[in-house]
Amino acid sequence: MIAITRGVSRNIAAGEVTHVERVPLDYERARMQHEQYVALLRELGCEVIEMPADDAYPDCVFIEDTAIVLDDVAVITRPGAESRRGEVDAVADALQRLRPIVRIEAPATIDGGDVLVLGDRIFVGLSSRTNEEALAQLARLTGREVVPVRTHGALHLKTAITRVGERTLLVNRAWVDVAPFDGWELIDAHPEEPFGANAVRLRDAIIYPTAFPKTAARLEARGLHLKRVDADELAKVEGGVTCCSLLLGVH
Ligand code: CIR
Repeated sequence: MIAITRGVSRNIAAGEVTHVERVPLDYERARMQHEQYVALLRELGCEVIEMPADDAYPDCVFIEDTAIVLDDVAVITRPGAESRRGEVDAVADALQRLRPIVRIEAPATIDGGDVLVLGDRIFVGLSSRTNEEALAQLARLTGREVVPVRTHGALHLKTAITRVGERTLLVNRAWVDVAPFDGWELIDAHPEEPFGANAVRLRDAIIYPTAFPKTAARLEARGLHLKRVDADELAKVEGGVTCCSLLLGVH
């Protein structure tokens, strides 16, 4: 298992915000939380490749959005937010040592946060960042079945639904149409914790934010093993735990 991460930009406070109010953000605190996240990836058995931040890109820590990495290919995205388009080149340089590289081209836009790979199928959220043209390109570039999913009110598909078990997904149904996930067992995030549906599954552990104790209790009641991280500073610019890494060899 390899995880690629990217440092926190000194300008992270200027990161994009879409569905949350802009609030003051403490760079040092964000950096410390990110460090703890990276340490946890290592503790869980990942070899971590840490890319440096590029201060020209406030959102660069959210590296998940720049690529979709499968076992046989890495697809470099064309992020939906114009301010983030330039993040991809450095990531492509790092990935080309690990996978053959292909690229999403204009007019398509897609953020990796909208992409949930479940076995041979790729579920893609049609959000404000990701368009239909990207789905067509992704299917052509990967040879996989690409399933469109309607989201509403969430920044990305994975803000609203992520995998937490072999056949289990964690979901906030207010933000995503669950019909495409027929056959999967669903655990609902607690209604008081709408941002609680974003989790990282690594082998038999789940990286999960400390900010959502009621949803955490639901997951633990189902026998899931949680590893908690403080991620509230990164969440101020709409980052969740999946956003902060590209994972290779875990699907
Ligand atoms: C953005 O709006 O693009 C960043 N401020 C947050 C990106 C979070 N990424 C993700 O959920 N995959």
